[in-house]
Amino acid sequence: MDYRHIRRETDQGVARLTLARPEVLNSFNRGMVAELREAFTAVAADDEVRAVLLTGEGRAFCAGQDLAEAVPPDGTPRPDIGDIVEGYNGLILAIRTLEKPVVCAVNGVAAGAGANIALACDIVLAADDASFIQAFAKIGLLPDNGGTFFLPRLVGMARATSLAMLADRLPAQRALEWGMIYDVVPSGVLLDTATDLARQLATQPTRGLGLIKRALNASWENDLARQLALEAELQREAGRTADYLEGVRAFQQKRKPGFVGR
Ligand code: LHQ
Repeated sequence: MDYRHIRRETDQGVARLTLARPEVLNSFNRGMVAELREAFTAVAADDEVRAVLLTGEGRAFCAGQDLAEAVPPDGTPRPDIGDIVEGYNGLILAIRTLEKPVVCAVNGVAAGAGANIALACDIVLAADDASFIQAFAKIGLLPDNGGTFFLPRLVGMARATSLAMLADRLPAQRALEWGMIYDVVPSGVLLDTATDLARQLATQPTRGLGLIKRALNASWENDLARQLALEAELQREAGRTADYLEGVRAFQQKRKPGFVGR
């Protein structure tokens, strides 16, 4: 597929997906949502890809929904807001069900849908000058893109409620202290750090990492007994991979493992 609003490059097992509408702070129009969904579907099917890196071009990660598309300033009819949100829903599910690690490099402000797409990723690194804004309440909306699901689970109900209702800017360092993201790095080294991390993940037992993600996804809904049963089932699956044998043999032979992702 030819992309207009994002870029997709694959190198050393990592698919880098870049939001590329910097003139509007990478805000999402429907074309960009569709392209990003397609890109996640494509990387799921591509055995060469063993990790994904999501980032934004320019000074922002993403300013959320393109508000000029949501409410056209020239008075042309507004698109159905439910249809817009359903487009995002497919994207969030594509990220959460992709059984490969997704690293997000938040290179600047992440607002509205942009903040919650970042939180849907597996490992979130942010630049020290980045920030997160649950901007929705400022325009009479509620957090979407899974915000009402991820936020209370990541930071607890008190902070989730305050972030959603006050729509304040949360600096990256505070997001780190609150357990919302994995790490903060100087902005000048963000992309290199995130690329190194994604490349490292791309050399790891990809099936096993995918099963970790499936188990963690399920843990949000399961009670302990069901989660234990799921762990046993998935461990059987992990135990059948070539990478399991390779990992144990490499340990026994005191050498570095060479994982093949199967
Ligand atoms: C933008 C945007 C933007 C268009 C900056 N759209 N142009 C779902 C369903 C349907 C409807 C609605 O939404 C949703 C989900 C959502 O995501 S709701 C939340 C939508 N996002 C926002 O409310 C954030 C709006 N943006 C901002 O508050 C600020 O731009 C932030 C705080 C992100 C950055 O502020 P600054 O660094 O001061 O930049 P800026 O405001 O000057 O923006 C730079 C340019 O980007 C500017 O264009 P211009 O032509 O004046 O240079 C903005 O108009 C444009 N831009 N966000 N979401």
